[in-house]
Amino acid sequence: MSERQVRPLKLVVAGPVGAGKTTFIGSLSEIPVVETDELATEEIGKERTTVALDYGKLTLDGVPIHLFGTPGQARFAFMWDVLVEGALGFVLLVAGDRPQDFPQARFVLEYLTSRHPVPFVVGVTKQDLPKVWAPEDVALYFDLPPHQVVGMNATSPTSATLALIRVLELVTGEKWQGVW
Ligand SMILES: Nc1nc2c(ncn2[C@@H]2O[C@H](COP(=O)(O)OP(=O)(O)OP(=O)(O)O)[C@@H](O)[C@H]2O)c(=O)[nH]1
Ligand SMILES: [Mg+2]
Repeated sequence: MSERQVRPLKLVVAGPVGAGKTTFIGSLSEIPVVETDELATEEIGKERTTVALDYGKLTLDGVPIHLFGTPGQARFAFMWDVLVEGALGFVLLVAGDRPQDFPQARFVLEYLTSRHPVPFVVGVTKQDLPKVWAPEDVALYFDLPPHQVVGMNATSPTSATLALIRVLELVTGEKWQGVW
């Protein structure tokens, strides 16, 4: 590892309902995730949903990383502003098997980048499932360079770490080893 300054990093994990934000943070965090999942009060295709935030923490290459997950529902958008304060970058997750959610993901992306222009990657979750959009195609949809869009399985710590490293490299401009 280089002579990197050990300064804690705050990152945000955003994206539509069911994209895998809470799952992603759970796969990465070294502490039990602080979750605020509650029973959904409207039909969102699943029983529970994040209503305020997720919080997880890990140390990668000796650097403490604080992860803040947002609620997916736009009615909680006020929390997106609260959580993105001071964040050095973010991961926008979108479920690769739910192209119907891509417009909502684009809305979240524009909401965040217009108010808080920091480096980000788009993570395309559920790559372990059949019939899933490939990251290259999602990059075309969002009009982003391919290296800014990464396919992943949010339930897999290894896969989640690779996606995290991608955003850390954009944030710091350095190579990260991660667990290898
Ligand atoms: N197979 C598979 N399942 C996933 C993946 N990512 C998330 N899931 C599942 O998808 C469901 C929704 O994931 P959550 O982590 O709750 O999604 P969320 O983005 O936090 O959703 P909200 O808080 O409601 O906005 C859960 O049942 C996860 O286990 C993935 O990459 N692969
Ligand atoms: Mg959640």
